[in-house]
This record gives sequence, structure tokens and C-alpha cells, in this order.
Amino acid sequence: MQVEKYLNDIAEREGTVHLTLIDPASQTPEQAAEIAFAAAQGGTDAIMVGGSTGAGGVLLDQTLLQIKERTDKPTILFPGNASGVSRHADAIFFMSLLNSRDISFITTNQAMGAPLVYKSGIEPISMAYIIVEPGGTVGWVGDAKLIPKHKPEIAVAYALAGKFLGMHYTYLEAGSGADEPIRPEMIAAVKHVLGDNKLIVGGGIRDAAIAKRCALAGADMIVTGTVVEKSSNVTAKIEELVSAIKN
Ligand code: 1GP
Repeated sequence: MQVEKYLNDIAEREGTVHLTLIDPASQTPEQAAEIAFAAAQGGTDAIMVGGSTGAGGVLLDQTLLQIKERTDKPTILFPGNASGVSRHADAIFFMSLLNSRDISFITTNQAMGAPLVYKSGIEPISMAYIIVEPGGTVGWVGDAKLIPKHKPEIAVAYALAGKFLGMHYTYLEAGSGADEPIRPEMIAAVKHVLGDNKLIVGGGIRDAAIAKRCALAGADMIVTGTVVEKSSNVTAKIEELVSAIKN
């Protein structure tokens, strides 16, 4: 499956893509599959699987296998390091944390994981990963030099660097569970320079109003994770988010 084309086509056709993030470390593989099924019922477009801590190995494989039993939506790896690769996914966000101080998150984990991606045949989708304040766990683990939330011009500089390095996607990350999502001014400024390159926004998006604000500012794809983990009715929550961001 050409997952990148699938996502881009939805972005063009429906305005904005919705991605559901499942962290294998947060629940059992069976529960993860239940969440994925409910999210698909609610209209999510694809399932991202990954996390910063404890999201690899057998748990990752089993989570993907169970999810694939319950839904046909594409599964996309969102790895915190080289151990976040699994041959059971359809695609991987092959990402470099551009504003990390630690070279292992910029190129070393990528080199360690690349042969496995090559052998397994999963589709790599090149992505510039940029972490903005407050940054959360991923900001700490990734040793990110957090971009101040009120400094869109710094995010623009990193996004342009990623684009000029040939990355197709740019991900502005506020950190899972962030008390404040990426500000619309930053989203708009980054999208303006990206042009046709796709912009993903995530971290702290909890309701329809925030999701809509991000989409209107220029996000091509919206990621939600925590809100799904915490919801007692996943399908209804995803429906609320999806209806707010689609044409
Ligand atoms: C984290 O951006 C994602 O990597 C999702 O964040 O858990 O706050 O939805 P939330």
C-alpha cells in the first residue's frame, strides 16, 4: 500500500487527515486493537503506533498484529528510536528530530533502524520532527532544544531545513498531553514556507475547537493520542474531532 499517497490524497480531497496515535506501552495489544477499531468507526484515517519509552519488541509486534486483525486502516510506525521498527506495520515515519542536541536522535538511530526497514519492505515516509515547548516526555527523552512557543520564525527555520534536506513531511510536536497545543501563528508560518509539503501537528489537541483551529491555520494532518486513551467512547470522540477538521 502506498501510505504516503493515501494520506496526501485525503489531505487534498478532505482538507485534513486525522491520525490516531496508540502507544503500545499504554495498554495491552488487545485493548490497543479495540481502540483502533473504535477510532476507525469514528472516521480516523490511519493508526500511528509508537512512543518514547517501552514501545518496542514483542509488545510493538503484538500491538500491530492485533490492530491489523481489527481494522484495515493503514498502520504507521512512529518510532522513538531504532527499536520502534516492526515489519508488521504498513509504513514508518522515518523521522529525524532536527532540533535535538543528541546526534543519536538525528542520524544514529536512523542508521541502526534503516536496514530493518529495507529488509521488511515497509514504506518509509521521510519526516522532519520538530519539538516545541512544552515538549513533554518526548522533548526530554529526545534531548530537544525546545522551540519557544511564541517564536514561529525558529520553527520556520527548522521546517525549511527539513524541506531543503528532502523530507516530505514536517511534524510540529508540542508533546503528548501538552497543556497548550502548537499555536496557530506557528502553524500558519510553517505551512506558508512548506507549500505543498505536508504539515502534521500534534500534542495537546483534545477537542473539536482546538483541532479545527489547527486545521484552519494550515495543518494538513492532526494527531491525537491522549484524548483517545482517556475517552470512554472513542468512536464518539474521534467523530467529534474528524467532523471538525474535514471539509
Ligand atoms: C504525541 O503529538 C502526539 O506525540 C499526540 O499528543 O497525546 O497530546 O494527543 P497527545
